[in-house]
Amino acid sequence: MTNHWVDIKNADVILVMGGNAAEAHPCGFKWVTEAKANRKARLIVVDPRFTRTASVADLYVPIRTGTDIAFLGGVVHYLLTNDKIQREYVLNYTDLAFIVRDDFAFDDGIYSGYDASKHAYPDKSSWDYVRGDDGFVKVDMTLQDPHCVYNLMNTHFARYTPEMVEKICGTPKDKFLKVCEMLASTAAPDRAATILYALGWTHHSVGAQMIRTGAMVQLLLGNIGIAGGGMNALRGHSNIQGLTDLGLLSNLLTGYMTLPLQAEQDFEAYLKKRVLLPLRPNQLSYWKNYRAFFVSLMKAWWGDAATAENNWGYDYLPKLDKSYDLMQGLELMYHGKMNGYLAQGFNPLAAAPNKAKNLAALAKLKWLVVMDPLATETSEFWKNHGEFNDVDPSKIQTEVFRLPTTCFAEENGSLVSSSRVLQWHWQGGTPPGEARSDLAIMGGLFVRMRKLYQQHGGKYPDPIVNLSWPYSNPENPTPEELAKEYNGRALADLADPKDPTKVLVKKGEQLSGFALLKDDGTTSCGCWLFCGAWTQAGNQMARRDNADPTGIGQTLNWAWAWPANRRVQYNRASCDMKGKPFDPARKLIAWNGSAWSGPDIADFKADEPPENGMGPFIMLPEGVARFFARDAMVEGPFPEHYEPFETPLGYNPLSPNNPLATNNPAARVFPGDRAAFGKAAEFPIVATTYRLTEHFHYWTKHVRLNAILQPEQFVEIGEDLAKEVGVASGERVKVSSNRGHIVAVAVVTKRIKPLMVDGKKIQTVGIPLHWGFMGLAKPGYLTNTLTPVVGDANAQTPEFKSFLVKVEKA
Ligand SMILES: Nc1nc2c(c(=O)[nH]1)N[C@H]1C(S)=C(S)[C@@H](COP(=O)(O)OP(=O)(O)OC[C@H]3O[C@@H](n4cnc5c(=O)[nH]c(N)nc54)[C@H](O)[C@@H]3O)O[C@H]1N2
Ligand SMILES: Nc1nc2c(c(=O)[nH]1)N[C@H]1C(S)=C(S)[C@@H](COP(=O)(O)OP(=O)(O)OC[C@H]3O[C@@H](n4cnc5c(=O)[nH]c(N)nc54)[C@H](O)[C@@H]3O)O[C@H]1N2
Ligand SMILES: [Mo]
Repeated sequence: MTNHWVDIKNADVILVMGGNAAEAHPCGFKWVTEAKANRKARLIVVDPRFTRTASVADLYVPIRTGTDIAFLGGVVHYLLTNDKIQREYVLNYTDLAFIVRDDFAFDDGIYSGYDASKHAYPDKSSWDYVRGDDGFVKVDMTLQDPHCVYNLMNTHFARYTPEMVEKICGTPKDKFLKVCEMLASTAAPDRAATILYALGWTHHSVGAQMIRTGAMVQLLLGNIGIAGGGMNALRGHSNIQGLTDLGLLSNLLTGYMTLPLQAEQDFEAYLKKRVLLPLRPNQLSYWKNYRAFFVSLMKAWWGDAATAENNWGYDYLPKLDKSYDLMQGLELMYHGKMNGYLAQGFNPLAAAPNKAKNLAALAKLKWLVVMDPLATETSEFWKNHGEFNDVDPSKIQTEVFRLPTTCFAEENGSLVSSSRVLQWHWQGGTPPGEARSDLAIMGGLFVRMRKLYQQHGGKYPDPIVNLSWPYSNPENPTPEELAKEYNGRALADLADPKDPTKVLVKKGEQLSGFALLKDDGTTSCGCWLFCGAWTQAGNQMARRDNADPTGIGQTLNWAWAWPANRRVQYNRASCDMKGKPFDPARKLIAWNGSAWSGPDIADFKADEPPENGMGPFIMLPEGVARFFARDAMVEGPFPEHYEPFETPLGYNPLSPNNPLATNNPAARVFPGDRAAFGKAAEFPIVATTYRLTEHFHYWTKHVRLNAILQPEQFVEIGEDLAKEVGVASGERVKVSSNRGHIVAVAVVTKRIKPLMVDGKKIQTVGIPLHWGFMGLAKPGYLTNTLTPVVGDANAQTPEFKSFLVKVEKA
């Protein structure tokens, strides 16, 4: 979230789109209720299904799955053509006036630089701004230049008319325009809208661009950086925010630094691409500190072994030949190119798309280790479970090890919420039986592996034998030790930059913030974003003072938020050019003549006077937010609607005659998976999958109470489709895709209705994801028997939310 849970209470308009917060985030949803009760906020829900969130909305608007870019692009078009933009904000705090290169082009759904044989844009050089002789980007503050971002945007989105929105999304034009009007009301400096989204946006082959389009709407309205505004990703598992913060994606280091690619053997070249220098005069470009963050991380990982000679341990890091995301891993396994797999707190057989493929993949492993408190579908994949998992164990060679773990409630530790708040928690129970904590298991594995490398050498033992492992019990590091390590400490006395004769931080002391990090090996820090969480003053995450002096929901002494305990990101943008809050009633910070201060921590240089013209988006080299994503996205600098890979139409209404632009032209599809896509002629019904309040994934079906609440797998079918299929509520249906079938109870409902899309009636069914063949609930099919293997082109998140099936009475 750019903002935070409590801040939702400050919104005037709340758009829940691509999520179902009332059911998937019921506790946080209370802040929506507060905004409605206390500010008369209006709630808009845009969802293919009438959800429990929709049931309390002021306006519910249906949409066809996978078409949100068309919808939001339509909103962008509306705001631009009706001049419903917050001028001062947009002109000064975004790249609207920046001038783009002449050779940048867009034609019939495809941008310049495309190579159809590679399904990619190998040459993105035209997606860039024009530089002046001074090296800085040229701008035209009058917005007259035909190649400024504003005019390119006008042209790009001119096609996204309300009629086109209706044609693609199936959303009635009058309802769409009502959404536009309600959002447009927040272009005023004293009104705010927030956007709450989750998987309804991320689970698409164009997911990242859906989110970008939402962010563009918010920027035009001046709604980023202000209280009650923002782009708010409601995250999944309680610590999934912490997972990405700590770099547990295969291409990340901690704090959103990135692993080098194979082509980046040279340390300085790696840094040059990441130490981004300002593109405009007087900008900060905070990533200029990348070297200090990076060297401090290497010192945390390799201690004394990280030296200038081995590029501070850069030489130890693996260099990526490709992304090693979930689907890539399963693809390698499927082709027998991966021998072993360690599933820690993860149930990939249940959670990943195309179960048949994944079952075959797991069966090709030599060994599988599952670290989990429960016996999961993944750990039991090799057993026959009748129709739900029809395998012959004698044909499966995989050796499976189950290591029972504890659960978070059985240990101390920190969790990062969607609000970016790191909260410490304390052990609440003792683990049963032989369960061990994840730390004890990982610690034990590491110590044994290191011993083997020490004894036998091997091809390149250095990164493992030299790893810093300074824990009091190496077999079982404590959460406290790890938390202090990710915060960071001084490895030598650190001098005061203002008076070099004075020592600011003594050797060995915990650091108070990332501004202290050094690139010369004198600081160590496991995650620069978390620096400040455990200082000399102690564990900041354990703080529990909920005082909120101004009543705006800024409880700075409750736990600790990254970065720097700031609660609303980009909050400099809540003030005008002179540093005065656009809306004094919703003040977060203000310039007081000598410093920035207020109920939040300024997202800015603390003593930088506003008249110097530094932009509020200090993490970007532009200093301002960007509508034109330069080379950041793989499929183009502006979002464009592309159909889901399994499209009920078979063409893209925006480029009906260009098959290259039907689906995301830059998405990665493995050849076998391309062949596994189904066509609308055989599979005419759109399906989407989702979760229920009563269950947590594949986990709570092991709990008796949850199993009683929602005992059996079902499929939601609209009344109209039920009539066509000839099925009544409570009867069973067979739902098939090109990859397999499931059989479940039909729930016939008014909550899903057919939509008219380009003259065609499109039916949608909804399939909850929770059942499987383990646990106490009635055994069922894994929903992911049906889903296709293709991911978002940027993030590789599977397209779980839009695929094709046929529905028959069972
Ligand atoms: N009770 C409970 N809570 C949970 C979880 C759980 O399993 N159980 N899981 C947690 C996790 S890990 C996550 S990631 C979050 C997920 O939170 P959400 O994303 O809110 O959960 P979902 O139910 O998957 O899907 C959200 C909604 O997206 C809609 N949708 C589908 N396709 C589209 C589309 O193309 N456009 C739009 N606008 N909407 C679409 C669906 O109809 C559904 O109502 O929930 C978390 N909270
Ligand atoms: N079709 C379809 N598929 C989906 C989705 C969808 O919407 N539709 N949603 C996707 C999403 S967003 C997600 S997040 C995934 C979820 O997929 P998973 O994360 O695989 O699902 P969970 O059941 O939450 O599995 C977590 C496991 O962690 C175990 N666990 C709990 N605490 C601990 C612990 O402290 N240590 C260890 N080692 N284990 C622990 C639990 O027992 C459980 O088995 O599913 C994805 N799959
Ligand atoms: Mo999730």
